[in-house]
Order: sequence, then structure tokens, then C-alpha cells
Amino acid sequence: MEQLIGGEIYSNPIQHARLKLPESRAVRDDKGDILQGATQWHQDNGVALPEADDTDMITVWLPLWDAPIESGCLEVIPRSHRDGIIDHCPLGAAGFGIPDKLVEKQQAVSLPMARGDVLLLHRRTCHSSLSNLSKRVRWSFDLRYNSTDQPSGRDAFPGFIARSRAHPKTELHDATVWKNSWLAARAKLSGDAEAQTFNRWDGSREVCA
Ligand SMILES: O=C(O)CCC(=O)C(=O)O
Repeated sequence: MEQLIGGEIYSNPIQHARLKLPESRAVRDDKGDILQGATQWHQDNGVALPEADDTDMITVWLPLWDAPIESGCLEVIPRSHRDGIIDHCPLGAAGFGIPDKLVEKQQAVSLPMARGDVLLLHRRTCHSSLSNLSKRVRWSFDLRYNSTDQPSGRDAFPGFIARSRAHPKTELHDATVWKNSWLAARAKLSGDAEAQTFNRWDGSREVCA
């Protein structure tokens, strides 16, 4: 990461540990839609607030177990990062995503990965993931990093300084401090509906109709 964005690195709060269950055992919402199933096409910049549009945020996706096509690996549209931010729309249980008519799916490349592989994504690369049709849980991390002096795009959540060549003492190495910052954020946000708005899309774009 330091080779890409320099020695002042912020661990962006938009990050997930994902346990994607086999579709046959998936948890469904009250409409029957699968929770934590296939991920809709999106750009990570598109699901951050506009303040992150000009940052150098990079996504790091890594599987903790092998992630072949049948267990729901990622798909990307090569070179899509050159096209700017594409409109996203509300898509029910799947959250927000780019509507099918705006995705050049014929260009999509599936990226089966083995444990220990790592995928780096530009913040505007259009990507999705497939359904887990295997019998195993697909277990992965998606982490994001940006330069420390830039907004995270979701500042209501806590991040931390992962590396500082200029001020090494500001790096966070204590997992308990990290955990407590999330507990504090949860306590604060649970009583503040406005602060819970993490996206820029309200579904009013024509393309969402
Ligand atoms: O892990 C997945 O299935 C989706 C990950 C993703 O879309 C992301 O990290 O932005």
C-alpha cells in the first residue's frame, strides 16, 4: 500500500469481514431476498460520500479460504474506473448498486482467487460478486486505505492510522482501542438517524425508475 499511496496511510472505516453462506443456507429477509448473497454491481467510491471522490482510496480484497467461481468470487469490469462515478440506485436487501442497464456485463471478468491472493481495486472500478453456490462458506476481508490527510467518505465510522512514516507514534496497534472506537460509534449512531445516512443516492435518478 505504501508503494501506491505513500507513507501516511489511513485504514478507511468502510471495511468488512464477510462470511458469505452457501445460498442453500442463506439468511433471507421478510421479502425472501438473500442477505449477504451476491453483491450487486457498484463502485466503492459510489457507496462512499462525495467527499471521497478525489481521494486515493484503494480497496484490498482478500479471501481467507479459496474463493473459486462457485463460492461467489468477485467480478470486475476492466478499465471501468476511467468512466467517472456511475449512477447507483436502491436495490432492496442488496443495498445500493448500479442498475443492470448501465453495466457492460459482456466485459465482466470473474476473478477466482486462492487463499493468500490479494486483489487491489481502484475506487471507481465497477465490480460485483457472484452467488455462493458451493457447500462452503466464502470468507473474505475487504479493506480500504487512503492517505491520512483525506476524508474517508464515511467519517461517522472510525478509521485509524495504519502507517505513518512522519509520525510513527500515531499508528494504532492496539486492537482494544480499535474495538472500543466502534462500540462508541455504534452507541452514538444508534440515536442519530441523520448520521446514519452513508450514501449519496436517493433513488430519484431517472435510471432508477
Ligand atoms: O466480497 C464480496 O462479495 C463483495 C465485496 C465488494 O463488493 C467490495 O469489497 O466492495
